[in-house]
Amino acid sequence: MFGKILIANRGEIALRVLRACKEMGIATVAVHSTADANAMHVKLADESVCIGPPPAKDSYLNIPALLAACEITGAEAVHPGYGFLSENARFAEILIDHGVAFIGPKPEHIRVMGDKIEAKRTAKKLGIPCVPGSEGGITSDDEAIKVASEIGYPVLIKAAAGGGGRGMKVARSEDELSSALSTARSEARANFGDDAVYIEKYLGTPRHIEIQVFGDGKGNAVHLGERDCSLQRRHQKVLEEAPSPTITAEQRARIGETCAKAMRDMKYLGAGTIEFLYENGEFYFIEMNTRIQVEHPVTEAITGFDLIREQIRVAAGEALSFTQDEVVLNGHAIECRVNAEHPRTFRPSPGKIGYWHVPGGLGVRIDSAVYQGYSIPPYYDSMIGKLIVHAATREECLARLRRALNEFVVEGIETTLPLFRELVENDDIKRGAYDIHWLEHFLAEGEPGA
Ligand code: MV4
Repeated sequence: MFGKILIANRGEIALRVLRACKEMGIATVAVHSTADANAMHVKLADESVCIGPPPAKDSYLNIPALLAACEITGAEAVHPGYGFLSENARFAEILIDHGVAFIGPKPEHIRVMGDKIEAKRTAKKLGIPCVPGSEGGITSDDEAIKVASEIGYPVLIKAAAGGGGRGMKVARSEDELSSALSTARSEARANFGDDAVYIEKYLGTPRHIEIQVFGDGKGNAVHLGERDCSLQRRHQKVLEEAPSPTITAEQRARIGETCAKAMRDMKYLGAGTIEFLYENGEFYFIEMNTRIQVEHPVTEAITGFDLIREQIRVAAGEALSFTQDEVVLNGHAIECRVNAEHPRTFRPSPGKIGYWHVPGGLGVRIDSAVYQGYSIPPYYDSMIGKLIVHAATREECLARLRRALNEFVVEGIETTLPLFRELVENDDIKRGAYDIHWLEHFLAEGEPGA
């Protein structure tokens, strides 16, 4: 096992990794920008290294500075958290070349899944059901017309280098196809420096359901059920739950086993999330994330496993600490992402937290790195914490969430807590009757002119 791990991240995920390391008897190194000198992850780590000025490109994305920090401190491994360098295959390779382990998948798997055309080709070959569409990239209008007429309109044009919703264009008929294609292509070139695009059937009202997988890199892999992440705004997840209110145990076992088998076949290493759109009882692969995700705690709640600990174990060459038979889903969990933002406009609200009181009690978990008197810097993501509740049933979970939200007090900044207090009272949410567009519609209803 590693003796010392460097955590190449900040905020709640840096604390989450620190906590797992401490429980495993592993020494920790925090890195931070000059804006984060007072951050909690710096206070709680055994050692810390300043890696640059506030902009992420000069600090948390600064590979030479991170390598130097490994060298200076003698860290044997790096945990990248999520975001930042977590899905940068080059970073993983450079670390490995310098004798430092990367706590994440093999670089070739990060690279394959980073190219959405390659990811889909790989998923399909491994037997994962995909959205109907082009086999690979689209190189001409004629090819686009042919594919679109085969799968039927509307179609969606996506950037190979995109993902997370960036650079998508809908074409509702053949008239719209050529201009959608050229717009998608030029936006892809401008945003990602890669104009490769592909076509899919556009699904109108799906849910976003993702399967958590884990592999040991030697051909053993398991799935840990799904998370329903349909409640999103502008491609940002807002509330996630596990299990999904909509799928059956048989569907879960089937799609889960398909994913686990695919991961065994590719000898996948570490944590992964296979994202699907789910519509009319069918799963359609869209992307795979090769990192630990923000919403992993809902899976931890219903499985009882420490997913960060498992990431560290398999990165060190150890076996997963459980088998598929030992994965038993228990109860229901919901996570709310609490952002320092106006609850309706989502305008960021950085600044000093005057008062901070978090809920507690049975089945309530807070993952946060802020504290009373802390000043939220304006440079990074606005998520200031996650509230995760767990209970025996979905109904009890919602009751517990309502109770916890009412205990939560944050003063001095705006937060998205009032939105969650509304959501837990909403009948569609109570029934679990929502798709990927539900939240945007809900937010638009209260707007003037809506
Ligand atoms: C789609 C889709 C409909 N049909 N693909 C957006 C983010 C990226 N991960 C994939 N996305 C979508 N892909 C097909 N073929 C609709 C979306 C989509 C979406 C997906 C998940 C969660 C929220 C979303 C909001 C708008 C669009």
